[in-house]
Amino acid sequence: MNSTQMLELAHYGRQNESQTMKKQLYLLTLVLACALAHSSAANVSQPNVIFLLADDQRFDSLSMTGHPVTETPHLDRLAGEGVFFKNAFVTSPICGPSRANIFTGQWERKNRIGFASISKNYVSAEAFENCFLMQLKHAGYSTAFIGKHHTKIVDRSNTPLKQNIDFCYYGEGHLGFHPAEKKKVFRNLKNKSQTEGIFEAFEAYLRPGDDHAYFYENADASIKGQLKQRDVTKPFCAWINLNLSHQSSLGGMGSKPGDPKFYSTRYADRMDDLPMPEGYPDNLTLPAEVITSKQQPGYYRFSEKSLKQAKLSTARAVYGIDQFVGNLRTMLEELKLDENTIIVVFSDNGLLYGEHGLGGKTMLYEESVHVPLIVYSPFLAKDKRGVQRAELVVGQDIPATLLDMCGLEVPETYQGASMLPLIEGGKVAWRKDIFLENLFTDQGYPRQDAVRGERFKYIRYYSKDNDRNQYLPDGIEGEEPIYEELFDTNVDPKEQRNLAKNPEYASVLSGYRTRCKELAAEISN
Ligand SMILES: [Ca+2]
Repeated sequence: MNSTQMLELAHYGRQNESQTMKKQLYLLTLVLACALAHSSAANVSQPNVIFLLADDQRFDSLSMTGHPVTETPHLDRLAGEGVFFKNAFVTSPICGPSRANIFTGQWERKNRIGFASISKNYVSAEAFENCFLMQLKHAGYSTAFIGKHHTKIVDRSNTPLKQNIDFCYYGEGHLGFHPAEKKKVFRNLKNKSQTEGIFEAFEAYLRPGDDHAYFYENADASIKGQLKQRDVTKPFCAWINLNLSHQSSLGGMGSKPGDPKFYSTRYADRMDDLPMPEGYPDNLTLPAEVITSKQQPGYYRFSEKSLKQAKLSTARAVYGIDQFVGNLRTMLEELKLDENTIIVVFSDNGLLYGEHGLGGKTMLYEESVHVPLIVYSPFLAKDKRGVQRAELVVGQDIPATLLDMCGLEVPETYQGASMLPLIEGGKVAWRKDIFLENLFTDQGYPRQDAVRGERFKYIRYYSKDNDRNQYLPDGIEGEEPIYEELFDTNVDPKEQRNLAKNPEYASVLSGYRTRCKELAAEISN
């Protein structure tokens, strides 16, 4: 083992001594800051946590990441006052598996949860007990889980989630733009549009007093027992899951009189400014044995007109998410919670909008795996704010980071690492590449795995001949990929020039083949 590997091992494993000392100092600062800011609320000495998870929201969906139409002043401000990770990835780019990876802190190859309808595998009792919500609950937190839920917890009814989380208000699968029309549990909401309804539910949990008594009184009988308002003597942790900007929630957008007007009017005059992929629709870059345009689900086979419309609706949805963040920060200020509440914003995956001749996610191209990640902490020194970090980080790092920021131990079952040293601006040994995978075999997409390095990306594709609707986390014994790609993401960020057959890159390719096998084995154990 060389020194770099040893450093990485130290980083991936338990914290070393200097990190522990730094953590103790951080905690001392944090406790002092809380005591000063909230001397009247003596019991609240730990930071509150809000984890906002968007759905299918791409990296380039924000103003700050270059979207030419969508305005995101509140998200941009949050990033400007916090830390923005510009190389954040999801390693299983599809809703259920990506969320399962956050619940477990593990890669899919390890937790084997997959897309539950195909794999039939659920988050285990141990993994749920170790998830950040439960770890914080055991540390005395009030906990909330709100919005979309897309992976099963222990059993078909998610029993431990309902029994343990103080405010458990969710719908399984897709919620639609108007959730009350799809799920009876949302019928107590006054706001019929999804993002605003989820905000209303969070406010009912967070804001003390009787203003939201109707919410609890009118709650569906099946969930009345799982809705406890925040105990103001405790710190809180809320995991808020939006089902936007997912395509399944765009239908009916802005069609009800109560929907905010921007959902039906904003950017209507900007259609020509919405970016279209180069060469679309004749821009498929993969051979037919890997995938064809026709093999994708119909709703991701965009015509030029439907693609523009989807992009317009997405821009409005992201604007709505931005409004959510603005309203959230105003509410925290009103409740005097702004100076001790950490806010993390992430997306469960991106989406292909016609790039590579494809739509949807599950592909391991950047549009699908690269997502925005904002970590805002009021405890961070002013000179550490507004920083953009370039390290390769993943969704599995978020639970470890949240626990570390709250001064709790990171469970040994986690494979992700705490990003706190990066957030604090330290120079730490960090991973140089990440393992990506798609094991979802429904909807015509191929199994793939990949290594994303700091410069190159290697993707290998497997045959669909024998895998339809089977869950094969180990692959078929002796299986070789049927196609490979190698991209230099520095000069070819849109992954258009496959270097796998270019003899000049033979040694790079060979190195990545080996590394992909190494990482697959390492992550499985
Ligand atoms: Ca998703």
